[in-house]
Amino acid sequence: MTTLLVLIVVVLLAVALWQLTKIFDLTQVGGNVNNTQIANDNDNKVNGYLMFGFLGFIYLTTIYCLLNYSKFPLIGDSASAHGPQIDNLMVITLVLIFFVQTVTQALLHYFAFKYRGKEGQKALYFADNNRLEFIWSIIPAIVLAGLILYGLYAWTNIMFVSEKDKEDAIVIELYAQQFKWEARYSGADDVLGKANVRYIDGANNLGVDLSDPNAQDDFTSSELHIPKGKRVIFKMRSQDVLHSAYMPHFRAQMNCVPGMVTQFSFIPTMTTAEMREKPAMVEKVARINAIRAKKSEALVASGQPALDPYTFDYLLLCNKICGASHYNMQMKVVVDTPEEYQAWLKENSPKTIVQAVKTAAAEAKAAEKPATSKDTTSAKGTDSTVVAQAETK
Ligand SMILES: [Cu+2]
Repeated sequence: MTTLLVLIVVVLLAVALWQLTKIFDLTQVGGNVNNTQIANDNDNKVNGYLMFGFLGFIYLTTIYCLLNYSKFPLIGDSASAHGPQIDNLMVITLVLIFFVQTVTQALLHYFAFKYRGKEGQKALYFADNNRLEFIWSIIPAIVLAGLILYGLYAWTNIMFVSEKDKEDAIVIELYAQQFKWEARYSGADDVLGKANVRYIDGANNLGVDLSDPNAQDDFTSSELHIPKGKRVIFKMRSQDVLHSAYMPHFRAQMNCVPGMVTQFSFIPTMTTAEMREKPAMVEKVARINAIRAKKSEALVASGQPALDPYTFDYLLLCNKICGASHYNMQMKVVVDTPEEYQAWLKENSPKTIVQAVKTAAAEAKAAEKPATSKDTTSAKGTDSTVVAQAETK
């Protein structure tokens, strides 16, 4: 708010100053003041030097911002097998753009100065210059083609999963809805049961086809657990609008589109515990906690509870503006060691969707019973049919 006010004041001051100079100009009637509207050599020279001034300004601003607001490397350690490929592409693109921008800006401003207007000097007119046009077309074409080809190569490399890799991969569904994520594990059979938005009913909130044999051992989790060193294939679905599953630490992103299943796959290479121990991460967490501690002081002083200290966790975020709470659509991702993952599976896999639907139906029945103990016909509602459907293997 204060920044906005300061900005408004600065703009108003500039306007006032401009008006003042205009009034000053108007009062200078007669005398030997040059009132002509045509720029003379002196005006052009001033503008030419101002060009250099502006060039210096953008270079200095760039250097200042790089030194003060950036932490190199700009992107932290990646935690997936394909991560370095993406990072490489990013760094090459960044360096190339930075180099071209620095050189072209210098040339642009230098030529604006060199060919500034001079009295009696006429611009040379020529219709075309084949050699020049060839050079400025072929160089960008080669560079861009190189970048695009390298990008395509990296993309197919990352997206292509061979049949052999598919066989011993873990299949997990990421289900997106406004505004949360849910993960569905395929259970012991490693095959996700069929699902459709039409089957969504009560405890079956992902719309799993309970009559599908493959769905019998499927279970859901509000925390995504994956083991280090094993390929995970994510199948994405969305219930309502376009979402995008974004896992920045794994350099992974894929749109979640209503009505279709999209896919992304990667191999995690660093457990959550290992990532927490990386020097860059330790430093980052310390920095965040220093800010939190400062904020907490102010909060405690005003009688509010202090902020919790931050600990690092991988996150699955939504990267498509999907509505009001989009900013908060996230799920914790935990990369376990294979042993930890097996222990987690053992604990969570019995909580299947089929079981949850059965329990919910039983609970609903129990709740209805005391009130309508005489009327047994209406108590056997739709819930029992769902259970019957669930039991058909
Ligand atoms: Cu979203």
